[in-house]
Amino acid sequence: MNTNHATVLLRNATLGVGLIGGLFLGAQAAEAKTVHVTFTAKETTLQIDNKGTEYPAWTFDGAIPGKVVRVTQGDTVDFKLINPPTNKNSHSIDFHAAEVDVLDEFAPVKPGDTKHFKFVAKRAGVFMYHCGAPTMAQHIARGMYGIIIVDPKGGYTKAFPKPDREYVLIQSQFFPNADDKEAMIENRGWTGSLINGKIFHYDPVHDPNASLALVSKPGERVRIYFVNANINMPVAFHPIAGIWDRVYINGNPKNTLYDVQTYNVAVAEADAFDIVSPADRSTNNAIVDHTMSAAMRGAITVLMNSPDADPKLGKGDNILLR
Ligand SMILES: [Cu+2]
Repeated sequence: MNTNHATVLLRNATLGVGLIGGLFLGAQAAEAKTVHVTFTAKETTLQIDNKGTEYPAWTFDGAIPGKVVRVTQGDTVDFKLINPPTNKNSHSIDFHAAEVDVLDEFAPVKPGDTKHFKFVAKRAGVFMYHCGAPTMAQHIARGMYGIIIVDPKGGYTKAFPKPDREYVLIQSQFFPNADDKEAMIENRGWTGSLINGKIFHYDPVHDPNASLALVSKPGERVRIYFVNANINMPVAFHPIAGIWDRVYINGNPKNTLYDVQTYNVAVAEADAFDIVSPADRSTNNAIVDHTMSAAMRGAITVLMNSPDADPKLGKGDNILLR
């Protein structure tokens, strides 16, 4: 029996149960669902470091990065982009998890207009999304990007163990002159590395104003969903005082590497990284872009592994710390 036949039989069986008594809702949970997602483009002012330096950002929903979109492989994303009439620029959406028409679904949306389309998230993994309106480098550099996680329809397995905690980290280059598109394209004058929208966001070691860090308990498996939203620079992703237990290229368990010190993440690539700290002691890791020009500009994130780790962090809606 091939997979399609099995799927049809499973659907019929589920339908039959539903018709008979509306029981066994659990059996229907594996069915693909439709997830409604709405983004509103907001041209606004945001703080790009822990001491409150303001920057004229362009955003999805008023934050860098935009919100985490999470679906299961096979789900339909019913998406709406609102560009309010108060904005000065056209904006767009480019979901790397979508296989559609760049000239249709991803076309620029003028201020006052709305774009609505659907796509099926057919492939498991982690994917970047971003605004692709011209000049794209500027729209990304000013903050219009985020992550969509497409969990495998097969769920967790031995090859893809359930993590104890999950965190999203999205790195991007900060260009202080928000209007200098040429500098962004030619990689001139960038002064900061933003991690989830802020320089040294989770690094109280290098920045006394930093109040957040990633946490776990000793021995826990921590899965990091990492997006390289830089304009021009790859990222040498490395956990200081640790080793990546597994790297899932593009976040897909079909593409797993083991025991990796540093993994090179291309521009616009997203991957998932597992780290498991020693179980018998408290430790700290510094998760860095080992490219020194980026690390010293802000691309360092502290992961504290201790028994008193906040049980709420790295779980549910707390995977992208703001
Ligand atoms: Cu835009």
